[in-house]
Amino acid sequence: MSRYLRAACLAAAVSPWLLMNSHALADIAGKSPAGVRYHGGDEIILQGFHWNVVREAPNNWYNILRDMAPTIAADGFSAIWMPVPWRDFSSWSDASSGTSGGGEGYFWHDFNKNGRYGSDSQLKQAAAALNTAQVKVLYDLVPNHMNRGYPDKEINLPAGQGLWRNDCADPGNYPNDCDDGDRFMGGDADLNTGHAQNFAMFRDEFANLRGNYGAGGFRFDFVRGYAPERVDSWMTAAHDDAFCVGELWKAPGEYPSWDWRNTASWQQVIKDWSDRSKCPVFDFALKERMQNGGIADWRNGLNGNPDARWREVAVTFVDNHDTGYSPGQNGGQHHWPLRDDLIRKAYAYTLSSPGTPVVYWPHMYDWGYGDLIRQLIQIRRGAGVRADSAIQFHTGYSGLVATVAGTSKTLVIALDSNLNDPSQVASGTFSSALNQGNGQIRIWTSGTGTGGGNLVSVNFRCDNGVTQPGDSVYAVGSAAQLGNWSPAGAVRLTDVSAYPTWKGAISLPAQQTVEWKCIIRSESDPSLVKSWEPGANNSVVTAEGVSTVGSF
Ligand code: 7SA
Ligand code: CA
Ligand code: CA
Repeated sequence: MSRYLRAACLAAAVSPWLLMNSHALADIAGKSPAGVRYHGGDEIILQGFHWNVVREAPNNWYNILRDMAPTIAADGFSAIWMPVPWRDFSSWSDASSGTSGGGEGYFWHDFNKNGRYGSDSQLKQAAAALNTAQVKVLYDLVPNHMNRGYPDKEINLPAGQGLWRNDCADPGNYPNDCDDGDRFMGGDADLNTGHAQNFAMFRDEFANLRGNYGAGGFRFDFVRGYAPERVDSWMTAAHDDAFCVGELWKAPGEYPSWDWRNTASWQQVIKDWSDRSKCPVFDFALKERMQNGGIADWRNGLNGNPDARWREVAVTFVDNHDTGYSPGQNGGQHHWPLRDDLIRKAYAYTLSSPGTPVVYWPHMYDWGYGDLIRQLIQIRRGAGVRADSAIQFHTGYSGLVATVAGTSKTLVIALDSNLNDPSQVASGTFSSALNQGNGQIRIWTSGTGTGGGNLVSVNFRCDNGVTQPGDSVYAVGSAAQLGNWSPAGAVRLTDVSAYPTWKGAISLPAQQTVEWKCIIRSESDPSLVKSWEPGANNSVVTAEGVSTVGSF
């Protein structure tokens, strides 16, 4: 069992999201009112890799993702950003910066899927397991450049036919038939995405990823290297109703002085890209504020814009495989890492505010932020916060204070703030949903709803849970969060550090008398119960931190 699967077993309670998921909570589809492919604006994305996985788990990463699929779903993710599926056998080292790498997919040489993450068939298995768990598979695509010099590749693009950048004149703008964006590094590996043959080659591969590899959408890499309209054309042709997101990482000051973007804001630059590609876009405006501003300045991310048409196309993130650290060899790339002490606050903000949030794999499964992130996802789901949700900032207090109007509840967020009474900024009866970092991270929720108005964390324990591989011990019971006695909606207890004792913290509405039992159930077949706890039901009155025990 991979270290991640083991770690997932030790992680805190499985979120009720799985229950809602297993109750087929609607996955809303469709484009935004402006026609942007945000798949209903209810997505929560896990970045399903970090920079070093090809070195830490060589050729085994797809297997790990396949085995982790139920956990990823239970943790509340509706989609996973997969690594580049095309094989990349490059290797490089830069003595000046002491960095090295290669094989991560960004210098691919053809569309063959047998790369450093695993084999073609393992990729199909992982995609199938994730789709079965209702986690959309979003492939990372790199249409700007490729490893032109690699010897025996399954793509042959002869020189001199306008297929490569160097054969083009200086970049025109769409629809000129020439590469219409920046070059990658020296540019001798850039493809002319404006050339009909290249356009068709990628269109067909994207359709192949949809048809044969379960793609539910795409992440477009280095979009500064080709026209946004090209992305819209590809999506229209290959997967029009899917989710897409573009990585436009280019500071306004990097644009030529004659380019309007040179004096524009980060928000304006990435919003322009989204308008033209009809894809959501990584919120580098928020990232820049998190890096360089104070916490109150986080309101100036694209996801905090007063206009819903701007908020809803933001894809927020705290760090990724470029900006952040990665477990293993020389710590990854860390080009723009967020200060450690801000990571919890940053997730508290992105997971409770508009936009489509992305969680970085090591934060979830390596570095111990998983419990907080699971709770934050429960709060987001429970309140019905969406990409376009309204957000209002309140400047009369220290730190960052905002109210977010979810479809079923209102949230009040207070980070590093002296606000301690939500009724000062919003009407309604509020209860505390989260209070961490000695008051530096506060979230209150108002109203009721199946998502659990005032959630409290209850510690469940089942003794003598002797199980066979493929089975786990679950808690099933009278609350909606425990499946209303349906085993398919039961919550897996994930702390097996004292096996055959199984433990897990489960968030439940406060002040309720809940009846429940331990069951041994198949992980893959939610209706297959191997045994029920004998005797009378266990019973608990829910309150923060209470414990309740059952035994086989
Ligand atoms: O500095 C950070 C920020 O500080 C802030 O204070 C600044 C920000 O502006 C500032 O306000 O951000 C700057 O720095 C960023 C990081 O470099 C820049 C950003 O534009 C800039 O503002 O972001 C750029 O770089 C990222 C890594 C890219 C962004 O799209 C891009 O805008 N991210 C994506 C793109 C790629 C490439 O596909 C991936 O790169 C990322 O993982 C992906 O997320 O003959 C072969 C050959 C020649 O063609 C080349 O000329 C030659 O140089 C080989 C050589 N190329 C090698 C590279 O030198 C080597 O570095 C290549 C084959 O391998 C490596 O390239 C890696 C790359 O290092 C790695 O990050 C690439 C391929 O393996 O994979 C990754
Ligand atoms: Ca959706
Ligand atoms: Ca280019």
